[in-house]
Amino acid sequence: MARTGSKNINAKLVLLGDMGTGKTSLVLRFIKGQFFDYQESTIGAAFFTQVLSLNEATVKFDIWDTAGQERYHSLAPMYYRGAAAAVVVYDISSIDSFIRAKKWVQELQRQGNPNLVMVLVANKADLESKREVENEEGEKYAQENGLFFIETSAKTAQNVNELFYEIAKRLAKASPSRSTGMNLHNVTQPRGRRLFCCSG
Ligand SMILES: Nc1nc2c(ncn2[C@@H]2O[C@H](COP(=O)(O)OP(=O)(O)OP(=O)(O)O)[C@@H](O)[C@H]2O)c(=O)[nH]1
Ligand SMILES: [Mg+2]
Repeated sequence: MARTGSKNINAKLVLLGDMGTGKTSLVLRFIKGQFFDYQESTIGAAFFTQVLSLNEATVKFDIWDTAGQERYHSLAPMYYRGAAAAVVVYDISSIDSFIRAKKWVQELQRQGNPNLVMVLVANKADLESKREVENEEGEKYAQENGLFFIETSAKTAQNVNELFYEIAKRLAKASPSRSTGMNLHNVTQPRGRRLFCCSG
């Protein structure tokens, strides 16, 4: 039951990033507490929902986990359009994935939603021995671009809940007080675990 003064927020969240960086793994760790060494590559996009209760608000996330493979790039705007939060993921053991992450940040900035809560996630923090991107590099880039930065591991669960709680907190802070049923979606999206096409 909603407490006096608490808010109900419905927020669209999109995950973007190179293939294999661990977007699906982060979502499955967060929602189901599971991790798979051989996670299948996402086709098109996958949809999940999860509710997080904070003291100040209840946040229902509608999560679009996009496919990182380049051939799906053109679908991405459909998923980030109207999003309240965007999570851009790279893999600390791949400098290429960090370069790709910066491209995603630029694309999101060009789309120009000034209220978008944007997070840069350095995933696979457990692969310290294979690290190609220093923590400071990610942190510096995030700071320069006004992003929240966090290092995670979907494998060990390091910082995964923290990532989503931090987003929820920021959304709660940004949304007007005493609103109930506040909807942070701007666009109605079709439902379904996988979307292959998007015409019409
Ligand atoms: N060591 C380690 N492996 C991880 C971690 N997160 C994901 N992986 C592995 O990395 C591979 C890719 O993970 P996915 O979650 O499928 O990556 P994705 O970003 O969803 O990839 P696409 O769907 O192709 O865009 C899988 O084999 C995972 O087991 C992590 O934090 N640490
Ligand atoms: Mg995936």
